[in-house]
Amino acid sequence: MLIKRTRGWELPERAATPEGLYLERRAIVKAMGLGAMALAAPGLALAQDDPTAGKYPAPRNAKFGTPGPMTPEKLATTYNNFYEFDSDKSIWRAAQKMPIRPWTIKVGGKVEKPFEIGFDDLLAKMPLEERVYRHRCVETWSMIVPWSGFPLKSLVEFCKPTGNPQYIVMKTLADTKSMPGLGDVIYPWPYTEGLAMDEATHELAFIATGLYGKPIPKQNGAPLRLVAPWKYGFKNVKSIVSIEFADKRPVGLWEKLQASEYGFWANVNPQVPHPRWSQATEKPLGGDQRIPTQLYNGYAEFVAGLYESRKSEKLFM
Ligand SMILES: Nc1nc2c(c(=O)[nH]1)N[C@H]1C(S)=C(S)[C@@H](COP(=O)(O)O)O[C@H]1N2
Ligand SMILES: [Mo]
Repeated sequence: MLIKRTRGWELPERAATPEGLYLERRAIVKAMGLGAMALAAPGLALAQDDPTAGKYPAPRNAKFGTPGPMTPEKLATTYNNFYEFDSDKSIWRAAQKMPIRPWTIKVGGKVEKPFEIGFDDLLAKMPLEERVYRHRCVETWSMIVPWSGFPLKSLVEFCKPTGNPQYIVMKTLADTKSMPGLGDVIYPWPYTEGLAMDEATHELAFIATGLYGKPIPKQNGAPLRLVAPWKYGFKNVKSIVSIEFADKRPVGLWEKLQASEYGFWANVNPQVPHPRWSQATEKPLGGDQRIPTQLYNGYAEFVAGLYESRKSEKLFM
């Protein structure tokens, strides 16, 4: 049967939530307690069962600014890319089947001593904060959302890498019971992504464990996912179960599938088109208009220096 499906960005949702409104609503929701929080957005019905729920909202770190009007929470949590569930955007309901407790993260490769740690134990050791970041998908939709979590640098230090590894490699859970998309064997599961170590320890690189002042919803990559806002969204590996330190550059899922379209660096650049479409503009979720895309997704002042010595590399694809 042929069904006309409405995409998230076609929804007649009005432009973005002004920040004031979001903050006000957040204060009200907090005052009302967890029961109200569960009603605040779809996919969050289980928030009160989350043992870390009391840690949110975390204090805001405004160092990286408030880059523009916030995307409505409902859109950011119902329009998702998470191919382990399906290749369409409406996986939020299916993702609720993913078990996120217990959740163990394996740390290995070039570290003093390989180890495993439970997510709740890890979170208790990390400095939680909130950051409002832009997100730019290579497909040209974008959003601005408040992540909570901790600097990836804190996690790197906790892992105690040794012997000067060049890369960090992170992998997503691959649970065939709850993730029907894994049956599509075209994709080289598990979802894998990596960063160079100087990128991983850069102050902008973030591990998100929360979103909109609550534990991060499963569809957005619970219980922890990478956020590297100056890169295309596909670098931001979700639901991480494995962290390794290596000398060999990792080949991510998309690069393995189509190296000519998805490279390792994948930094946002409006002047470098994807082989099949322009990257000059983007469509904010919930908006009606396209807006210009910015070099490094607006974070050039922070990250351009990382690439000064790498000009000979394919930095933007
Ligand atoms: N494991 C996993 N991580 C993933 C993806 C995915 O399909 N699987 N999609 C990526 C892409 S293309 C984008 S744009 C972002 C989307 O994150 P969001 O759904 O929280 O907006 O997740 C990234 N991380
Ligand atoms: Mo994406």
